[in-house]
Amino acid sequence: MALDAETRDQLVDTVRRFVSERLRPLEAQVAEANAVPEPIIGEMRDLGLFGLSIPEEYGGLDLSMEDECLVIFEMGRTSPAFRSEFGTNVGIGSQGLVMFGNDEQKAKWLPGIAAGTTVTSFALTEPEAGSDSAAVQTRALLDGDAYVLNGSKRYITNAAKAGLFTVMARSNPDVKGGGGVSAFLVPSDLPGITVGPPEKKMGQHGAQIHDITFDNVRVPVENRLGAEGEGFKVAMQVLDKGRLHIGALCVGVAERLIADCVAYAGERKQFGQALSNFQLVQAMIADSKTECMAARALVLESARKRDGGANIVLEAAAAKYYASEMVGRVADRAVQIFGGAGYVADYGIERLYRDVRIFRIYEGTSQVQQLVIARETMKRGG
Ligand code: COS
Repeated sequence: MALDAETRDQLVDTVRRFVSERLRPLEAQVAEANAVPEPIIGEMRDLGLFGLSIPEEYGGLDLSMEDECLVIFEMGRTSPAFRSEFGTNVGIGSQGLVMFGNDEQKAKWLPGIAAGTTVTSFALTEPEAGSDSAAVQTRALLDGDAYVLNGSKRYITNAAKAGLFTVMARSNPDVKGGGGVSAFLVPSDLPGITVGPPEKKMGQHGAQIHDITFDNVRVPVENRLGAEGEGFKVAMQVLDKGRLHIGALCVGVAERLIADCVAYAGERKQFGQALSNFQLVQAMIADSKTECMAARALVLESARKRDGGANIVLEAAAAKYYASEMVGRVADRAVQIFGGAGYVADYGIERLYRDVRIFRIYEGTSQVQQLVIARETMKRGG
């Protein structure tokens, strides 16, 4: 649902203030502790951030994709670890249920997801199925009134906090590729589920990823999401939306970095003048700003198309591809403009430089996006 302009502006303004007043002062602490403080997560719940994309009848804000992107631009202006707390509930963890769930499934789970009392995770990736996500090996074999899950999932965001996993597993071992895969709603407290320790990562400290193993986990038949064999398409459509969301996040981080660069270049003096007077520094700021504006326009235009009901497979891939590569270049220039100060921890630039690296990898690598863009362009004839 699209909010009226006034309500939308109020929401964006509230998130902007929350980011600058509550989250930014905690960035270094969150990275150091590798955790977002519980009271802050409580404030996120109160703001409705866990339910941005959940229908109103289940307690969410039911934002249009365009409005969700406007909120996520603001969330990008701080460490991405904060967004990760509610990111799976808004995106890949919940959207399979929103798009493909039946009324009983939605009524059971969506209110907790919208409120943030139930965290969700999206369990697609496996040790042998990363970019080739149709190759999932986790089995879900029908046995009476339940599917029995066996296998493991890799690098699953928020797995240790999750109350509910959306799991893609092979329900028909005779069918290779995506057609043999179904999606399941799997409560995390079912017997036979083990969540591994958090991985040590390059960046986004405070956001956690874990492996999950399923050992003869009995998942009731009524927990299947969509039809048998539809799981790969569920995952792909969830990712289409997720890619727009990540594109918006990349734009937000880039806007933050550009603002930091402008502030620093205005203060820092060399050769008797502020760095901002030097045209070679200005060139870096100009390139970052231009590319960021282009990414913002691409993300918003693609979001509007999705809101209008169009097929946005190409647009989502293009937005995620361009925006994630763009923020990588912006972060690199930020380190260059800050010089030595960009390389030491005190200024936070090196932290964001590490944080943004994963944007080119998760929810589909740049190379997967290129593949999708090329295929779709050829399918559309140009
Ligand atoms: N929406 C709906 N259906 C889709 C779809 C989409 N976005 N993308 C693919 N499909 C359908 C296809 O239409 C095809 O259906 P039919 O069999 O009925 O023709 C089926 O799914 C298989 O599609 P395709 O042949 O394109 O599958 P591939 O195995 O070639 O995989 C890529 C395509 C590589 C694009 C896909 O595996 C992918 O996106 N990988 C990256 C996964 C990812 O992002 N992982 C991150 C994990 S979450 S952090």
